[in-house]
Amino acid sequence: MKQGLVLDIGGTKIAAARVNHKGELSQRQQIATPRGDAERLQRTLEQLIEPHRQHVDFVGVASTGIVSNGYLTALNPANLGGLAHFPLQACIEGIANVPCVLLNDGQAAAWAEYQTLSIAVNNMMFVTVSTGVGGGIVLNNKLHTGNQGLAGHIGHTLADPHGPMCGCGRRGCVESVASGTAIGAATAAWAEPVTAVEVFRMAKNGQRQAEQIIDDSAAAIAQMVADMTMALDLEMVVIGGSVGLAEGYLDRVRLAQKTLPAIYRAPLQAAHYRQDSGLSGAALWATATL
Ligand code: ADP
Ligand code: BMX
Ligand code: ZN
Repeated sequence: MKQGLVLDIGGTKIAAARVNHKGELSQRQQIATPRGDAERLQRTLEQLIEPHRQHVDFVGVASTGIVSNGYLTALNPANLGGLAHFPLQACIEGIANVPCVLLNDGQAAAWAEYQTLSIAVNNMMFVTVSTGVGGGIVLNNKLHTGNQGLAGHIGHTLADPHGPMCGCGRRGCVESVASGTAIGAATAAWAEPVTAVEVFRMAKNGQRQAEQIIDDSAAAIAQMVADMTMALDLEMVVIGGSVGLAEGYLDRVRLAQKTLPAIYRAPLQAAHYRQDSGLSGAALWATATL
């Protein structure tokens, strides 16, 4: 394998980078994810891929959504402005004219982060707190993708049976309480509703209501990590995504863990690759698959 192009398609942004045979990323770019329209998504992908077309042998993709049989199927279509189903592999192969390998974004990030752990770990989980809440699980040193590509969709485990309705159709999912979208939505009744970025800025300035919204998110993540730790005997949990990596967030999750008995508190650390876990995982997965 020579040069590759890797993409990380999230609900808010699409990142692209070139990857060389050593797995090093370069020429990183980022663009807003178009909302709700398959044609606009295709045009955005064309825009990102076109400059690299003549120079790469493969495209590796980490994408939000259930990734199966070459399709992206949204579990929570609201995260993509209502877009529910998209022929991602055929679209990209049509543009790039080279083989394309797809993986869910949380799964890709888990696989990349797993390789960087400094201690010997067999079972780990990656969690992205971003537009949604996603994840990936490594069990016995292997990425667990599941036969339907569903494995690791920990954002759709239950946080609160009386919580907000989740875009997947179930009430009270972790994603409906903890995601960046949920953090913004929790301000809907304010005189001037704000985004998650602003909620974090306000919390930093000691605004109590903003801190409470972030603490509710962090508590839901701590409880979900506890449940997954009991289910899978997790030895490490890595946190990423723009909310997960935001200043102070990990400390709030650790504080929420302290309310639980010690056995439920898996060690937590921030993503080594920061915003590039998905891109790095897409590169690793594509080179191992092709
Ligand atoms: P994607 O879901 O496309 O991978 P991100 O990881 O950037 O993208 O997550 C987007 C979510 O994170 C949005 O809800 C946005 O408001 C929130 N967000 C972005 N930057 C920050 C930040 N610096 N602090 C807190 N929240 C952020
Ligand atoms: C949602 C779901 C997951 C994804 C997770 C994080 C959709 C479109 N996505 O739970 O597949 O892994 O969000 O995705 O249903 P992100 O967009 O926040 O990066
Ligand atoms: Zn859900």
